[in-house]
Amino acid sequence: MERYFQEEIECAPVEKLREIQNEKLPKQVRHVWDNVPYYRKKMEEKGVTPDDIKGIDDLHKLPFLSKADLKAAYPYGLLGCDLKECVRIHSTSGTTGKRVVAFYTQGDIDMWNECCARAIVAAGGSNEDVVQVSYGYGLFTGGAGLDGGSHKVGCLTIPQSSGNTERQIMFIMDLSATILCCTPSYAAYLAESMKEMGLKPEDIPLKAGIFGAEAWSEEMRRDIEKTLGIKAYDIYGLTEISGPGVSFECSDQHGMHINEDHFIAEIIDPDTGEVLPEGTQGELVFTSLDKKAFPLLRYRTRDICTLTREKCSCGRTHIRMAKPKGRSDDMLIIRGVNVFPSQIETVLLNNGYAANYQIIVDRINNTDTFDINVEMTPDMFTDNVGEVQARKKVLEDGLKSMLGIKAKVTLVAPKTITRSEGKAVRVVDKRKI
Ligand code: DLL
Repeated sequence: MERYFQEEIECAPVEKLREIQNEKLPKQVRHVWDNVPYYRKKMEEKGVTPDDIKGIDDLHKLPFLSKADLKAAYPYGLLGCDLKECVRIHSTSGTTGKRVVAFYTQGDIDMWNECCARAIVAAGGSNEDVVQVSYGYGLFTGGAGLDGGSHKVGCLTIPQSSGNTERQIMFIMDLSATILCCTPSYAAYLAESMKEMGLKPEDIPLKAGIFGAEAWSEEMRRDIEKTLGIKAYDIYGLTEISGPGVSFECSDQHGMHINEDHFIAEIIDPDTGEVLPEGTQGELVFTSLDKKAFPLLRYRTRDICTLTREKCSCGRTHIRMAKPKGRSDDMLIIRGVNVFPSQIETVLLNNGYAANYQIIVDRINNTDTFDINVEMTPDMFTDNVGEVQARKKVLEDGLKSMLGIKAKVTLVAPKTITRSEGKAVRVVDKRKI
């Protein structure tokens, strides 16, 4: 039977959810107008005042915020309350320039932890569970978010953080951990390591995994589920909006329910900013309704996905988002064709490979080169050149039909591609250098 952390709100009728949003949005806009001069100026430039925002039908009148705004306002420019009310910061893993720094009041943290608690209960968690949190602790939101959620549910929490694979496995086995929380790429690595140690799915006490923070395919889900003998649930979130738990999967596993009592989701056309109808693919935009310290309105995530309000078998009424295909800025444009790493992963997993690969793109004589190093599994590994050539051809053909362009595949020996303990780094784009 489906269980909920806060049934009344998670299964509230859609009209009730609208009512909540209609009540919260004008208040939140007023809070931002009064406390965040940076956003107030953007509203003034657009000729909008808090009086124009009477409910969610007026949301489209508000200006967007983007990563560029976060950079321009760094570090305190989007703070929505006195620093003395803030109790913590978290930060993104930003690869270039300044990181995003997000602030939290104690109330903001409580709300966020509740969102993660909903995710844990949706994955079958209760106070009888032992939850191993193997997301990184520290500035990254993964560790703190799931840890907080696990405490709210009353689970026994193992704050492992990432890394030290041997110790991870030892604790899972010795303490009979039942729920594992980490990135899907790290889950795949743990699964691979446990298999190598001779552990069979039935020897492993885990029953569920809560995996997110990066794009992963259905094929990868099935692989991890099979090796660990668990049900693997997706979880989504971003530092700017709180962290993990902005949305989460239920037993139905068809999209992630967005915690709509706290966040409003929209899908827009990334080029024009136009709001798109339900079911259309576009860029996900979030408005946070309750956060006081870092109250972002209409924040453009750059994540590409679709939304659906179709009835869900789990009983939850909150709108669902499809697995993001990856960030719009993860998308590679190779020889003019859009390529998402997740498409490549699908082809690899469908052909019996694990998701251990690296994409290398370069530009030579004005033409893009597109190379993919793919690790063979131990069972495939052979030095029979003919066999390797045949395998390579099958993959290249599969990729060509998925992507529409040709990639050069190099099959490499097992364990030669560096494993990730957090978010995997799959792409080396030399063209930018
Ligand atoms: O990754 C928060 C998180 C931690 C989510 C643990 C889930 C679990 P950031 O480091 O700010 O926050 O990165 C946010 O990661 O905009 C997406 O592009 C990507 N992302 C997060 N979850 C998923 C997911 C955390 N389930 C960015 N599927 C987001 C695909 C995801 N992409």
